[in-house]
Amino acid sequence: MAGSDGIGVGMVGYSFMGAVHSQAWRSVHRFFDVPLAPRLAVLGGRDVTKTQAAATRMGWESVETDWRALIARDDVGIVDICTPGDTHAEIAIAALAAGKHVICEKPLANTVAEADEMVRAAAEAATRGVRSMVAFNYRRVPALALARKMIADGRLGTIRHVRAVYLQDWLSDENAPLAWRLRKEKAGSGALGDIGAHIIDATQFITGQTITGVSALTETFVKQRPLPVEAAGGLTAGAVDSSKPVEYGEVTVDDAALFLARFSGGAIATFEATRFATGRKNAMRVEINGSAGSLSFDFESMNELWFHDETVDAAEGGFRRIVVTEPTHPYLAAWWPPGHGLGYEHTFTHEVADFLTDIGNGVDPTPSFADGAQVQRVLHAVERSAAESSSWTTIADSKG
Ligand code: SOE
Repeated sequence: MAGSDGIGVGMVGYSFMGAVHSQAWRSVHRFFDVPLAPRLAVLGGRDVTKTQAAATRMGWESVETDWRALIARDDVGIVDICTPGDTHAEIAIAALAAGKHVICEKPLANTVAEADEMVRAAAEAATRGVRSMVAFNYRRVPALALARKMIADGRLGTIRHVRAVYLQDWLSDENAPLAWRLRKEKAGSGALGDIGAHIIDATQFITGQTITGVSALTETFVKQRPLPVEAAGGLTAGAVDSSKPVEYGEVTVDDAALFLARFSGGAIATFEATRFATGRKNAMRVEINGSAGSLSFDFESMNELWFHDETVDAAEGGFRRIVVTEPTHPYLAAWWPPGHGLGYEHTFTHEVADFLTDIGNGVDPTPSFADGAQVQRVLHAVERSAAESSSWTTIADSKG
């Protein structure tokens, strides 16, 4: 279904994100009428045996163990960065300088300074027709794209409340090993940057507003964890060698982050991101209340959007379920008949479909690196607010 032109993709990293991105690159042109058909040209990873095994499993034509060599290849037109945050800036800036379009996993970087450098590199590259995008895939959940449209169409009136949580539980076991996502120098922050970044981006995307200020609280419940023998990705923390005495390392990021926020259009908001919500696996939930109605979404039922229309007679009010599987819903015309829902991986297919379309049409994709840097500023503000206890009032001091 794609146009006759192809483009080679070089992807760095092959863990959980690498696997879902691979699936997207493999299938996108078979479902979407994209102007460029991607070729899975080269997979990058440090360990040649593991990288080759991943390449064979996921359909990549070749491997490189040095990301600089991957970028330098003539058959690579797009560089896809699926590594931990500590390498995003260096790889992205080098790839953009080499004239390669870049899609980079979230959060964009580990610091605001790095994110700003990436924004500068992207702006300069755009003058040469080189495109970039940060991979906030939840924007491409059809129900959330529909929510944005309904809000833009005025169906909710004035937005007053934004309520967002992202709940996982893969670290609630205090003996779970010290995965890379628990080390500040690798990941930047903990639940905050890993999953809090998603709800920050998604709520700003849905409402069309930006966060203007925060008041935050973060916690690290388990301060030391067993060192893993082998790193692991995704929602597993890796393995511990039980034949030896257990060695422990410091957890240097937050386990949970909670914050209040104000949005540019006047809405007030609450956010919560945690990996300790036992029983919650990937509960990314958003509720928006406006003067004319409300919307509610839970990723664990991602094909549904709940809508309350405040403008109808109260006798017929209340939340009703919109099953977001109609061909008229965002992205759905490319997929299955109504009622035959989509899954997590489809959000990545939508993401690369939009990216390839924008490259082909010569327009700058969204979310841009500038959008990613704005989220980075919110993350930084949350960390700063949590570190400054000035606005914290202990009950013992609350007299009079
Ligand atoms: C781990 O918490 C993780 O894989 C995140 O890094 C992803 O962005 C999220 O989609 C699922 O959970």
